[in-house]
Amino acid sequence: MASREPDVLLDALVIGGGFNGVYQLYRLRQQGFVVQLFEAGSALGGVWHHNRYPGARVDSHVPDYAFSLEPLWRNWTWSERFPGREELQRYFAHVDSVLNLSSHVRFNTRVVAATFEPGENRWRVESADGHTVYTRFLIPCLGFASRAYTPALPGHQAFKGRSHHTAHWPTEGVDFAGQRVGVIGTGASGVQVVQEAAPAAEQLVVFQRTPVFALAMQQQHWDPETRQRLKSGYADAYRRRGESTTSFSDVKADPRRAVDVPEPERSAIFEAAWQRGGFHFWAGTFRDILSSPASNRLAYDFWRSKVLARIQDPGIAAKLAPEEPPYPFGAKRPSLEQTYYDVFNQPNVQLVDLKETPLVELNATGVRTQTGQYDLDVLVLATGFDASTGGFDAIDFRGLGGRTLRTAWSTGVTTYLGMAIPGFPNLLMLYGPHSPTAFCNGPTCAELQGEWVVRCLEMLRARGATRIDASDTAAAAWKEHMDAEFSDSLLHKADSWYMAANVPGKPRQLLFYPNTQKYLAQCSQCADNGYQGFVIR
Ligand code: N01
Repeated sequence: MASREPDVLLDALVIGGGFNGVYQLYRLRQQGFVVQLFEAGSALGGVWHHNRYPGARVDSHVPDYAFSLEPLWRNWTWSERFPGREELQRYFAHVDSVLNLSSHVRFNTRVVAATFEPGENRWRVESADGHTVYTRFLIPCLGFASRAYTPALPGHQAFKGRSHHTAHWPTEGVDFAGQRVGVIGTGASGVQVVQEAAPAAEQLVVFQRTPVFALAMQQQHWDPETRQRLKSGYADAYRRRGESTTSFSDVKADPRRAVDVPEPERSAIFEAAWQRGGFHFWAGTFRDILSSPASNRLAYDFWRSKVLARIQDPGIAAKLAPEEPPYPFGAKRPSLEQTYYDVFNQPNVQLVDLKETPLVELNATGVRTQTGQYDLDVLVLATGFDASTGGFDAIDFRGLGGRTLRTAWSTGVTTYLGMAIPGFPNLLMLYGPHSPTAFCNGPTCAELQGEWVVRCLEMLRARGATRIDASDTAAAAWKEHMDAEFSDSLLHKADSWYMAANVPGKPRQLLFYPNTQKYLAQCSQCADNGYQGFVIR
């Protein structure tokens, strides 16, 4: 039933119960603000609550992928270096219980509209169930993957089998055993589903448009003794994490250019990063991997040699790891894998190169490409997300003069510091566009960027201010700064979700700020200079 709380004015309403939202709720409440969190799902966890496809597992290692708060890790141990979704859900339940968060969370509450009321300097926020709340400050913590992207596939409706996007997986699950399974998409989600489907399915057809450059996860399973022992290093790891340019405590690149480092030292550095696993080979080899084409090519060739050694069929190997890289190494997010390249040696697994034989249509029995028909029982759409801005588009944000955010961002994102938006006062977003987000380990950003917002609200309270506006000039300067700072980045050379280039029609732009420490320095400088670029009243 519709409900309204006209007399209650929250200090802050947080939207979204992932790492960022949880941290805001905890810290703002701790600082004495009246704060509530609206979460569309029935539990905290963000993507770990919503993404339930088989094999869902984090690509960032623990303890980095967790909060640094000692009361949270004191009585918690991780069973694996890269935990799966169930363990992460249990972690969020633990966080909820230790910090006593649920009492300030309204679950199953999908925010659909938020309108700024300039007369009152407050936001009116409405949810899908007709609930309305008023808040002085609005803090969207929508994550970058809250809106799935499903491409328009001709004939999709005609398909008589089961078809599921990885982000809308049925709660009861899907049994792949004995099924003919097709997977469209080979990003992180596709890689993980393929690893699960290959051993179970009667047949698995992987439809690849662009090869992923997947890295060795180097998973570790820890016995109870090891789990406890590892905790002795946590406090130090969290301290280093906070100062790290990569946002990970132990991922650090050699300051030299890869091309300047003689063999065999260079290969030894690549090999060491490979053996350490995870993102070490992406961000922890040489500092110029994502800016120098020559150094980038060296990393690619090393990666390729590792992959070729795993695949028996040279034709399949050429598609998964082509001689010429189709895009610079690391310019698309390199997923982590455990058995991905091995499964293509199985007789029940087939790779279809959609560049060579484009998809023509889906029909009643399966997928037809230009050269063949693939009959399927289950089609998995691992086609990704309308990253970052998609979550904002899903809510009807209206700022000054009734201007919608969809209009304001129709030709590209405009923000100041990736947290504020000119024309949308009292709105401070976290882990959104124009901030490090996709290049920052989620919990690291939740704490470091999150503290900036906490400090800002404390400053406003101390001044008795009720409104903060980012100026147009400051937002234009922020865009210029990002363009200038990262103009030579190889990120521009891939059609990735980092570049907003995975969704047809989305304005191409670098969506995220690829340097966490440089970003934080800019934010601190703004605050230290009296919140330069903001108008406060
Ligand atoms: O999505 P993606 P994702 N026809 O965008 C293909 C995080 N995440 O869900 O490259 C055919 O990476 C598309 O092909 P192409 C993580 O940050 C983390 O896998 O555009 N194919 C691509 O192969 C990750 O980076 C974890 O040519 C089509 C795939 O679909 C981010 O989320 C787990 C197509 C989409 O890949 C997104 O990952 C899961 C079409 N019309 C997700 N349209 C972990 O922590 C798209 N594709 C491990």
